[in-house]
Amino acid sequence: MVNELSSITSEVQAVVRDARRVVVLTGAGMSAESGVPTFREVQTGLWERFSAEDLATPEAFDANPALVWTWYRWRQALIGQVSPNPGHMALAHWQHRLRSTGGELSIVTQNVDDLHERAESEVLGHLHGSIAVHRCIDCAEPAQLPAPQYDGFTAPPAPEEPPHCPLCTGFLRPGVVWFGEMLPMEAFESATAAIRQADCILVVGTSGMVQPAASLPLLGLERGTPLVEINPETTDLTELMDYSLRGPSGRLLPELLSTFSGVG
Ligand code: BV8
Ligand code: ZN
Repeated sequence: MVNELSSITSEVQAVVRDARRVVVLTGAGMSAESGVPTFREVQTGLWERFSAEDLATPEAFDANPALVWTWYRWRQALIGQVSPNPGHMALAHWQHRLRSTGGELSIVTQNVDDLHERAESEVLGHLHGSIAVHRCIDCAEPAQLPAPQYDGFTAPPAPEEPPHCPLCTGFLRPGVVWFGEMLPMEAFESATAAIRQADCILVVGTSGMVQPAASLPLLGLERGTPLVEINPETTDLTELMDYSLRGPSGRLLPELLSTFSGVG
C-alpha cells in the first residue's frame, strides 16, 4: 500500500539515508524544471497538430522526414539552450558521495537529453537513446553533425529535409528509440542488473506509461526493494510504490539529499 506524501518524512529519510546501491529511473519530468517540455505536454507551434507519440515513430519519419527531422533538431536546439536543474545536481552529488564510500548510484533514464551528464552524473543507460547522436537510416553509418541553432523558440522553424548519409544516399535520423523499435539491449540489461542489486529504487518524473521501461520498477517490487516515487502527480506506477512524494524533483531531490548529507 503506497504512502502518498506531500513532504519527506523520517520514514522516507531512513529508507534512503542508509541505501548503498541506489537505482534512479528518470523520465521527462526530471528535465521539466530545466524548461524541456515533458513528452506528453501539449505540443506547440508547428507541431501542435501532432502528439509526440505520433511523431516519434519510423512511420512518421518515412511519411514526412522533413517534419520529423526538424522536430528533433528543434528539440535538440532547445536542450542545448537550457541547463541542468537542482534535481540533476542533487543526483550528481549523491552519486559522487556514495561512490566515495564504495557505494553506487545508477541513473537509468528514459530521457534523450544530456542534462544528467551536464550535471556531472554518470548515466548507466539511456533506455530511449540520445537526441544528440545521428546515424544513417539505411546503412546505420554514424554521422557527426553540428548542434542546431534556433533562437527565440517562438515559432519553430519551417521543416527542412534531413541531411544525407556520407556513405550512401540514405537520410540521417536521430539516435533515439522510436515507438515500435527495440530498446538498446546494453542499456536495458545494465538497468535490470543494477535493479537486481539495488537496496533502494527511486522513480523520478515519469508517467510510467511507456514499456518496457515502465516495467523496470516491478523487478524491484518482486525483490522487496524499497520503491520511492517523486512526481507532482500520481502515475501508473504510484500503486507499486512504498512512498510517493508529491512534488517537483527540482525541489524534492535536493531536500531528500540534504536530510542525510548536509548538502544544501
Ligand atoms: C518496444 C524517444 C517492442 C523518442 C521514447 C506493452 C503494452 C502497451 C504498449 C507497448 C507494450 N510494449 C511495447 C509497447 C509499445 C510502446 C509503448 O510503450 N507505448 C505506450 C504509449 C503504451 N513501446 C515501444 O514501442 C518501445 N519499443 O517495446 O519495442 C519491440 C519488440 C520486439 C521487436 C521490436 C519492437 C519503445 C518505447 C520508446 C519510445 N521513445 N522517447 C523521443 O523522445 O522522441 S518514449 C518517450 O516517453 C520519452 O523517452 C519519455 O521519457 C518517455 C516516457 O514518458 P515520460 O518520461 O514518463 O514523460 P511523460 O511526459 O509521459 O511524463 C512526464 C512525467 O513527469 C509526468 O508524470 C509528470 O507528472 C511528471 N513531472 C512533470 N513535472 C515534473 C514531473 N516530475 C517531477 N518533477 C517535475 N518538475
Ligand atoms: Zn548510409
